[in-house]
This record gives sequence, structure tokens and C-alpha cells, in this order.
Amino acid sequence: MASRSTLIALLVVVSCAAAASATDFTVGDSQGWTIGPDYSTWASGKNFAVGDKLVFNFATGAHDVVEVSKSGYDSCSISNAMNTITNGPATVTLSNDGTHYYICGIPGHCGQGMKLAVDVGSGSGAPSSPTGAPAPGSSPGTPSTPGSPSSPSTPTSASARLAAAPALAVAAGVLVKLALF
Ligand SMILES: [Cu+2]
Repeated sequence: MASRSTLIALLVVVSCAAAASATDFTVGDSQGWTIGPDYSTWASGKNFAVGDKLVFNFATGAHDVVEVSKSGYDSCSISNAMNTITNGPATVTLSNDGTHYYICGIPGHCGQGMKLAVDVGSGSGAPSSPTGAPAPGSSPGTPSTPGSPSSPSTPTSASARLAAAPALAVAAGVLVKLALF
């Protein structure tokens, strides 16, 4: 019973954490992917991580999304396109780190500002790193009572918590591995 509810609690924690770790960014926010917004302004100050998604909102035929190299971005050229998406709206998953460049391939649109560069970090911003935290086993402030024998009776709740700790560590390890994929 207890182990079952612990497992369910762990699953909830894991699924919540997984959902929170990836972010969907709507390119251009309410304006979408079109002529007008300044996408370098839109991208500035945002932290893109591996696993996040870019949502390009546009009507099919009006625009498209072409992933290009830096030179393609700089020159508004799609001659060396890595990926072209013509159906809108389009969702692009940022599957690796580095800078990703997207432009609109409709003639003239990139020159009118439909170009986006996003800096994708490696996602090293791991939550709650225990660096510097006191070891969980050490119990500070235990009053030493000389003369009286230390009572070895441990409360069951405490031992249950201690038993759950390795499972939590394993779950955290799995999370990290999942995040890396
Ligand atoms: Cu366009």
C-alpha cells in the first residue's frame, strides 16, 4: 500500500517536472510569424533550451519556415535550406543546442524582417543542485546528554523517509537522463 502510493506520488512528480521542463514559445507572440514584428527583439531575453518548441503561427501559403545556416540567415538565402515547413501553423522542436536560424522563404519576406535566430542552451540549468547543502545524514543540534544511554529507537516515519531517499535519487537520475534526450 505504502510503496504503491509512493510510486504514484513519484510518477506525479516526474510527469509534472517533465511537463515543466519543456517550454512552447509562440514566435512573435500574438502577432505570429508574419511581416512586421522584430524577431530579434522577440527572442532577446528568452532562454531557449533543448526540448523547447517554437510555434510559428501563419496561414499555409502566406509564409513558410525555412531553417538555414547563419550565412543563409545573414543573406536571406534559402539555397542551403536544412528544413522547410510550408504548412502553418508549424511547431519546431529545438532538439540540439547552438544557434538556430529560421527565415521565411517567400521572396522578399526575409528582407522585410521575417528572420529569427534563437540561441539554444544545453539546458544545464538543473533545478536545486545540492552543492553546498549539508549531508542529509548529519543531524545537527542533537543535544549530547552525557551519562544517559542514547536511545536507538528510530521513529518509523523517519526510517520510511530514509528508505524513500534512494528511490528519489533514482527518479532524479532518470529525470536527468530523460532531460538529456
Ligand atoms: Cu513570409
